[in-house]
Amino acid sequence: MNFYGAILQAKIENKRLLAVLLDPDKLDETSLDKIIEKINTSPATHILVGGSTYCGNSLDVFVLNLKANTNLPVFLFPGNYKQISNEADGILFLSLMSGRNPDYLVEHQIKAVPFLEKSRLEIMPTAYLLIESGAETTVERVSKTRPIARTDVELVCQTAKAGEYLGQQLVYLEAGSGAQQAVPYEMIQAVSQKLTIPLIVGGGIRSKKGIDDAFNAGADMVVIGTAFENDNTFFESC
Ligand code: 1GP
Repeated sequence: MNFYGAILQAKIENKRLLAVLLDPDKLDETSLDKIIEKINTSPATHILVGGSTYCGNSLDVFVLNLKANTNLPVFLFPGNYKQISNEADGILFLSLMSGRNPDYLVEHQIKAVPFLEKSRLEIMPTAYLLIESGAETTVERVSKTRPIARTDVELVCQTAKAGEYLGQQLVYLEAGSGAQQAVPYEMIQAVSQKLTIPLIVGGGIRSKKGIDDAFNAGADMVVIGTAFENDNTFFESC
């Protein structure tokens, strides 16, 4: 089965998928072995690799190291078209549909094609929606787009559904890495009820309760970045 097929199957079986986001920019390479070991013994089902600002040239080495030490699927979660490594299993091919900056709606995607054509990566088109979370986040600053208001559940639902109609395979509701406030429960609930495709939720989730809330609201996959970055024992309480 392909990786997206496995995500769909998990949705059908009501299995909760938990992804750890690793930003190569924020990780100390010398502690990577320990970090991978912690992930392998955690409830995590996937590893995402990427970040809004990463532009190093050692992504291949980073992903190879991960792949050598874990059996979990590794998906790229790129902040720009340069964050592509053929060593990963797949890529969330993001289009920032909450914003109106053509660079992040389609330009980076066009620039990525020469790299993707040469790769064996499984490409998963993903409608990426940035939701207001209390203060400006890095993704907001880098993408030069405004997030959708926390109260505008209708617009988020419509945008997510437009993504589905456009053929996106996943919808990702993003509060932003290290966000003050996670995506509201009611918003996750409303969007998940609209969609037939899987829903990913991330940004600002810092506790087991936060993870459970997102799942209970209807998220199919929850993403944890900062909480694990700050405390490698985070998943021991999950
Ligand atoms: C960011 O959704 C991810 O793109 C994870 O966010 O770092 O706040 O967990 P956090």
